[in-house]
Amino acid sequence: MGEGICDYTKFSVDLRRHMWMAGVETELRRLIWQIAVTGKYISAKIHESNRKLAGFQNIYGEDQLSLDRSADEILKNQLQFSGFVREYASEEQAQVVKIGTGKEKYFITADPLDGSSLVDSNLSMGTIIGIHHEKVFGEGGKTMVAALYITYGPLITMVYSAGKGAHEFVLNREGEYVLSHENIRLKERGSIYSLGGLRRDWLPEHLRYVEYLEAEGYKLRYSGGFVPDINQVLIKNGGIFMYPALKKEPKGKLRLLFELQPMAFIMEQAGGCASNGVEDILSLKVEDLGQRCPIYIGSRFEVDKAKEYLQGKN
Ligand code: AFP
Repeated sequence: MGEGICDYTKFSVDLRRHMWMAGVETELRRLIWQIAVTGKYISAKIHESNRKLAGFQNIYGEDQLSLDRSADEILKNQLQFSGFVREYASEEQAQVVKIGTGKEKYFITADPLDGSSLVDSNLSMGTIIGIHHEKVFGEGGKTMVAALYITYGPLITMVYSAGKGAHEFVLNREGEYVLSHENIRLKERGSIYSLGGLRRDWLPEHLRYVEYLEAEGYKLRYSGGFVPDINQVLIKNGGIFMYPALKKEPKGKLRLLFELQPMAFIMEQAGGCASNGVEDILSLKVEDLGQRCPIYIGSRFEVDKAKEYLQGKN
């Protein structure tokens, strides 16, 4: 188990015990636990999904699968009465929703079910959560105090960080999240790459970087689900995930607030890094809910090498 917070060989450690031992403050511990529990309800929805389009469109004009809406409702309702959340922002909501009295400590960002278009091919999907203490807009990701993601795959796993390392838990048959990877650490350099967008739409400098990785023998691992693709880089302890700027979409596809900031927080806690090709993701100011951003995230060697190519230094 490596240098853990304490010797877990004597007993299995569930999520609440781990956070308590890691010194996570009480309200944040309870909030992370409540969100992790919500993953069970979302998973149940996935299993009963009838793949019917909800007939709604989200604010980006994308058809919302009924699953997206269900996952969003489950999360929002669960957090509404938590006593810890004053505001909730989600990819499925047109604006920030006030769900508390205004005095609660935390602002939650959510991508309730990322990769929902993969449900019909039975591929893994995920929930991405960012937990902010103070205000979010006009600030970089430094306002985040914790982040977590839940992967709905052959197993349901949850990775969280509250600023004291990144740790993975597996949901067991008893419905308990049990520690599986403590203090996940990325190697300086990995051996897999995961990349989005069409080759014909890539910018020349991005294409040159991909050709470098291919010449170096990196293995392509891409499912089309941001959460499982990022999770693979994390759990395999190295590599890089990229969704670049495209010729017609200079900001790429993925959303800074809901997808990139939480994953950047976790990846940095695991010794990795995340950049838009020039600046750190967590240093970028969030101006609006829909803000998109190119992403290069994973081991330091690969991200730094990407920046060299993108800045014409190679
Ligand atoms: P959906 O939520 O519509 O399935 O999109 C998933 C996603 O936002 C993200 O999870 C993937 O990394 C990315 O899109 C895949 O995009 P491409 O289909 O363009 O590769």
